Amino acid sequence: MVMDKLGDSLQGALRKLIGAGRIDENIVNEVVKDIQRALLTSDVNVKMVMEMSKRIKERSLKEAPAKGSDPREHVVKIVYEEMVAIMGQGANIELKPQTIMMVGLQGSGKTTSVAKLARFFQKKGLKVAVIGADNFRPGAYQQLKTLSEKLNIFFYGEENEKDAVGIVNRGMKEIEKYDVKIIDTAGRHALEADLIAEMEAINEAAKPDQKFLVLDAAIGQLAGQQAKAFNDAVGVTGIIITKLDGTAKGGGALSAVSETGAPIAFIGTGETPDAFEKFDTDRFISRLLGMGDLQSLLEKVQESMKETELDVDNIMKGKFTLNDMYAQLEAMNKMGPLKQVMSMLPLGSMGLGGAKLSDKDLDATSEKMKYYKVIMDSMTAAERDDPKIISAGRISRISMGSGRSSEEIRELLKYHKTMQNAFKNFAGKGGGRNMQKMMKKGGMGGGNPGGNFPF
Ligand SMILES: Nc1nc2c(ncn2[C@@H]2O[C@H](COP(=O)(O)OP(=O)(O)OP(=O)(O)O)[C@@H](O)[C@H]2O)c(=O)[nH]1
Ligand SMILES: [Mg+2]
Repeated sequence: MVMDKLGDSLQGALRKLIGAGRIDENIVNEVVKDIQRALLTSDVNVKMVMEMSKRIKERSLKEAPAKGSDPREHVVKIVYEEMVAIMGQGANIELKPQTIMMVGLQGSGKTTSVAKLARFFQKKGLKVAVIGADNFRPGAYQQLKTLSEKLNIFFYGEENEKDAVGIVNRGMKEIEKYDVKIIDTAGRHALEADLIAEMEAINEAAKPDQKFLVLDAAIGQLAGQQAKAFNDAVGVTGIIITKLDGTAKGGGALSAVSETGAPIAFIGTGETPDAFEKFDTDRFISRLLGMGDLQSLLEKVQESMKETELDVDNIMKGKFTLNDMYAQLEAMNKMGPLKQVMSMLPLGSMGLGGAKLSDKDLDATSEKMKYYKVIMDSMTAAERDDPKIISAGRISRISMGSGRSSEEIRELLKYHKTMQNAFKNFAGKGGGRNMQKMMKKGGMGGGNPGGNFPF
């Protein structure tokens, strides 16, 4: 995917948020810090990042979640909205007859984008023709001619003709009958006087409905200045950001242009004619944040929390029965492999991870769960409540009753002991109060139906 590095970092931050037992200032600060780091790495302007962070923090802690909505979901929504806000709304592209003129600096991707744009409208059923008005760079004529022919797009050009405006005048007459007319123009190293003069002259001759500025995403934040300069010089109706597939600075380019007021119309995501898409901010951001995946993670967490009824007070006093362990394992298994869940949740970093559970200890697969359940069913209620009373003789009896080996029963008891010690350690380290807070119903804004932590 395009900008997957930024996407990965942002998704990591939001996963942390969803895994949090409750939403408080600490977790919001931590997640906002991760988001800041991700955006700055993607070249988003520092001031923009700071302002956005401030808004996310304020809104997360002040705004009450909508009735019945989970506070974690609420914060994810705030992050989403603020991300949409810094990218700005995409341009409105109409599927009707129109003339489009491309402008931009040398090598930004104008000619490639002319072909992509032609293909876009062609696929929507419109008749498209292009005019090659770049008489500046040798080879420009042939480049667009070849691209157009491959796509079955009508091409008008005059090889070796130096007068770009003349080409446009004659070309516009020639392609009069076509629905969508796209004019490719020459680029320059910089926005110089002769480039501005030429753009103005072609503008006058063709009277385009749209003037699309083509910018290379690799310039990052500088996209903002370029957009402003071109907009001031000739008026830009939409921006095409190209080469988003090849840079880590895409966030900078996308966010910087939003400040100029010229909306992003399309993005280029590769060299082929189909590596191009209409820029739709909502869709782009939800894909970047992996909203679908986050939603299913959130649902899993909510579900497991709802179904887990642990006696928190007793556990904190060191009483951790086999029933508690089973409920906890069941909850964890619903969320995926225990190890993975542990690393996702803040608890992992708060001390429980520090209790040195080995991979083997954590390897509570659903396979094991099945026979743990059978073994536990063969125990008495008193044994489940206090496994210490299970002697060697009782192990043999449970083994007979459950059809599982004594070894497997000892393994279950050892697993229980390890978990119990981990909880004791955690409570002893002063984590107890935090944990209790996390486990208590509540969270932000009161009415949180699923605020229990699965432990
Ligand atoms: N990876 C990738 N390459 C692109 C994209 N858009 C354009 N390119 C490449 O960028 C290079 C320059 O593209 P052109 O379309 O020729 O750029 P131009 O603005 O017309 O250049 P001049 O006419 O010289 O001003 C070519 O090698 C294209 O294949 C894109 O979205 N992704
Ligand atoms: Mg070109």
